[in-house]
Amino acid sequence: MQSNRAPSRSGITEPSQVLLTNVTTNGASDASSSSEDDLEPNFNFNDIPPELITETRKFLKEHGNIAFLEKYLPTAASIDDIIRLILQLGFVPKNLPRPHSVNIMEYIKILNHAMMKVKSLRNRKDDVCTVDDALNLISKSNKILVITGAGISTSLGIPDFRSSRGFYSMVKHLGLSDPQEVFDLELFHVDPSLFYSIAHMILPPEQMFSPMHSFIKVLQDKGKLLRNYTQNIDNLESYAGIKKENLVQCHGSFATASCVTCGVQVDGEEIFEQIRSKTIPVCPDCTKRKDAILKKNDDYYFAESYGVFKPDITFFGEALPSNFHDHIREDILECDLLICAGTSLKVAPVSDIVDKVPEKIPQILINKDPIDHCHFDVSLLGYCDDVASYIANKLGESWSLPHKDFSTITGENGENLEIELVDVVLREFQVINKANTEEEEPTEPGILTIENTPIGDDSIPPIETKENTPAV
Ligand code: CNA
Repeated sequence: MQSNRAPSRSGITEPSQVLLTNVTTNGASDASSSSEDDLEPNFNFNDIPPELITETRKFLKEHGNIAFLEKYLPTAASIDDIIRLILQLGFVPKNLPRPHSVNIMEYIKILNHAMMKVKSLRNRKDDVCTVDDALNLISKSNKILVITGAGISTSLGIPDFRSSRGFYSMVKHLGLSDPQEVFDLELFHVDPSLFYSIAHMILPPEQMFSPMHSFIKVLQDKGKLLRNYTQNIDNLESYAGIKKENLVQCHGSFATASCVTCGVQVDGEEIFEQIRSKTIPVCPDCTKRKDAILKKNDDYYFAESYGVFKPDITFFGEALPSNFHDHIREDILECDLLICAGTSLKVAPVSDIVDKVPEKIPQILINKDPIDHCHFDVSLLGYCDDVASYIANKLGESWSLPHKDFSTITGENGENLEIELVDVVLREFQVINKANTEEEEPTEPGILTIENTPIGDDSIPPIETKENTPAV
C-alpha cells in the first residue's frame, strides 16, 4: 500500500484551510456545494502564503481579538479589507452576501466566525508525538472517548461517503444538485421513493463487524471505554458487543424504523427485505386509515410520505437523538484520551467534539486519510483494521482482537504490519500491511463540504473544510 502523502507537507497544511459558510437563521450551514467562485476575482486564496496564515493565526491566539483587529484591520475597514483578513486567517468565505456595499455586518459576522474557529484550534501536546506515546496512552488511559465514522465499516462492504467509490459518487446518477439530498427530511416527505431507491446501498450486513469494532470492544472489556460516539447508522457496534450504555449513535441507526405519520416504531430488520427490493415500506394501520378515507372521498389529498416507514437514522433537518445531548457535555470533561477513527470529521456537531475536549486531553487519529482541519497529537494513518491490529499486537496478548481476521491481518508474529513516519511536524505515521496488495482508494480531492446535519444546542457555527492536499 502506498502512502498518499508527500514526505512533508507541514508548510501547506499548517494551518488548515477552511471554508466558512453564511449562517442561516437557525445556525445551520446550507448544504450547497461550495467553491472559491464565491470570491471576487481579485481575491485568490492560493496567493496567501501558508506562513502568513500561520503568523496571523498565532497573533490572534496569543494576543486576542482587540489587539488582532487593531493590528490587522485599518480603522475605516472596507469589506475588501475584511475579506482579505478572513483569507489571511486561512478561511474562504462562502456564499458572500451581495451587493457588497449594504452588507458589511454579514462580513463582520463571517470574520468573527473565522476568529472564533482559529481560537478554538488546539495546540498539539509536546509530550505526545510518537507511536510509542500513542501506545502508552492507550494502555494507560481509563476513560477513552472514541469517535467513529463510516471508515470503520468500509472493510465490510459498506461504502463511506467521500471515497472515490463512496456513496456520494454512487448516487451521482440520480441527478441531484447535492448527493446529500437523499437524506433530506423535507425531500423524504415529498418523495420517499428517492431515499428507497438508494437505501439498499447502505443497508448494514447482519451479524458482522470489523476488527476496528473489536478494538473498541477490547477497550470496553478492559474498562477503558468512556463511550463510543458513532456517526454510523449501521448498528454494527451492537454485533461487536459494545454495550448500549457505552454507545451513542449520533445519527440514529437502522436498528429501528418509525412511521412518519403515526410514529409507531418497529424493529428495523422488519423493513430490510423491502429496502433490499427497493420497495417503500408502509405502516399497516395508516394504510388502512388512508384506504378508508379514500373510500369516502377519493379526492382527499395525502402527502406521498403518508404512512411510510423511515429508518430511525437522522436526516438533515432532524434533531440528534437525545442521548447525544444527555452525555456529551459530561463525557467531554471526563475523558482522558480522545480517539477518532474512520471519520473525516466534517459533520457537525460530532466534528465539534474534537475542539471542545479540553486542550490537555491527548487526541489520536486512526484514519485512512489525514485530517488537516484538526490538530491531533498523533495520527496513525492506514486502514483502521490494520491500525487497530497493529496497536493490539504491540500492546500484548491481552489486547488480541476478538475477531476472526485478527491473526490474518497481523501475521503469526505481527510480521505483516509495519509503521512508517510520514510527517514529523504533523506527527503522522502510516501503518502498512505488507500482505495487502490492494490499491488504496483515494478520497475525493478538492473542496469538501461539511454536511448540514442536525445541529444541536452546543453546535459551533457552520464551517466548511477544504482539503488542501489533493489525494494521489
Ligand atoms: P466520511 O465523510 O465518508 O469519511 C470517512 C472517512 O473514513 C474518510 O476520511 C476516509 O479516509 C476514512 N476511511 C474510509 N475507509 C477507511 C478504512 N478502511 N480505514 C480507515 N479509514 C477509512 O464519513 P464520516 O463518518 O466522517 O461522516 C459522517 C457521516 C457518514 C454520518 O452521517 C454517517 O451516517 C454517514 N455514513 C455512515 C455509514 C455507516 O453507517 N457505515 C456509511 C456511509 C456514511
